[in-house]
Amino acid sequence: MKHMVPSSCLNNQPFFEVRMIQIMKKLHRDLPPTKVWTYNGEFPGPTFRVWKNQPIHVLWTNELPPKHILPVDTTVHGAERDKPEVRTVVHLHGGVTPAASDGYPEAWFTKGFKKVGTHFTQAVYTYPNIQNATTLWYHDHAMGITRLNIYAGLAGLYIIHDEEEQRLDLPTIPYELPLLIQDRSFHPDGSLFYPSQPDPPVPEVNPSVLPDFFGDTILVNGNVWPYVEVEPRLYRFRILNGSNARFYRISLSNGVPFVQIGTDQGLLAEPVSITNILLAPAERADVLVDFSSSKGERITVLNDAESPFPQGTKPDPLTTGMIMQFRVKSQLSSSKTNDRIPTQLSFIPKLTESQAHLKRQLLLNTRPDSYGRSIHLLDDRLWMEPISETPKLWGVEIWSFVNVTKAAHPIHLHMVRFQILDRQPYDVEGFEEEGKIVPTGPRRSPDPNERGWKDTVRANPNEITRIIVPFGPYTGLYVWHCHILEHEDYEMMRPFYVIP
Ligand SMILES: [Cu+2]
Repeated sequence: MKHMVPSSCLNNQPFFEVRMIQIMKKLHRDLPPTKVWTYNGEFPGPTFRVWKNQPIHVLWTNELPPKHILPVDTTVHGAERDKPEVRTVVHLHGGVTPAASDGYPEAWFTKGFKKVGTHFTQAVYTYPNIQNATTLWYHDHAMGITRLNIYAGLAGLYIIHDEEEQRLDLPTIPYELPLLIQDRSFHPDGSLFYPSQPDPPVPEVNPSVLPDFFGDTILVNGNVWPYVEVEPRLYRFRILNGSNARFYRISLSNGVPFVQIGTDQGLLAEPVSITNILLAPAERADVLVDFSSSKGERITVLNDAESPFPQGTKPDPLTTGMIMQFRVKSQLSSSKTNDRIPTQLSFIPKLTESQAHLKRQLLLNTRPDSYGRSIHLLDDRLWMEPISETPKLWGVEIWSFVNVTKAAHPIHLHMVRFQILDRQPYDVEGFEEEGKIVPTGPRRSPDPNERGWKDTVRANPNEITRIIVPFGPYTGLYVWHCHILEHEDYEMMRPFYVIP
């Protein structure tokens, strides 16, 4: 993938100009070229590489055609007929960003900024980068059409480096590779397929939003089922699930483990060796893989996560059960390799329940709309209802997500980082009959590879998932939402306001 190059300076800091444009790109040898939406003509967008505490500025411009390339449901809030069909706004996922640069869903803009959303304030965004080394990603966040804009191609990586990470002497380019995993479906002519109707269909609304969508083809870094030639040595992979709704449980066909060194918001305290990694949409895993004893092998990266997760069907081993392939060469290109896996990575101060100033219990639930479709909700509230989450600046809060739906939801909060406290089963039937939430088992600690700073958490069905969140460093208006994009677009998103 290409890197983003600054076009000039602003306040003596790098200034980037990024144009959203439509291109045709061949995504596989056997597939005709596909019309995709891109940042600066790249699918996925070029990768930013920045340093901690070195701010950058970005002018994002929309130069897309006036008609969407995917089916827009105008019954979805924010995407009504009176709105321009092609609207964009960019959010840096996991970025500690001032509210005015965060890409509020109603801060959208059209080509040439001719029309803008109610919360639009500025065209140039500032990213202060006051956060630890990690892999973030930037993507579209326009109200009511985020699922379509990202599916069309509007996503890219944003990597932050810092001195703590440098001191670990981890593999660097070309032995450090991002792996952005996405699922898509295609028409025979190569164009992107996104359904205009759910199953069963809703004939009164056409096109109609779906409860979720799973493509039948897996892309990594914009290529369909690619292979990468690697040397028999240690590699670092920054894995991002950039799919709309698909979860991945990733493993290597030769059984070699991943050594996970980082999660959404940076390094773990110590490495965690695991043979499979579960990633919900928007989650990241920073991993090391040692190919030194796999000379000449062809290793397939496998996926066996159900869709919808976890109650759905297993992927087809011949299609979505495969992600990509590593072809390990028999020789090293140089005898000097830094193949050492550090034993200690970072210090993570553990937040405990006693530090919390406030606790909120928040339901993850659904409700039928007037056409019988499922509306996914956060605490039974629609996007348009008054703001109910107003944490104080530097207040520490525990948010308990009580998932009363059948599926897992990856819950993401903008601007902040948090830690997962625990997960606990509760009596689902009791809740359905009496509306009371009664735990039925002990609180379970997060998985070893979740014991770092996170910005997205899997909230499983039939469980209470608790996170502890210090709200800062900025005040203002942000959002929290489910990162299954079909849920996010159809009401599973709410504003929150950090008050001074
Ligand atoms: Cu969801």
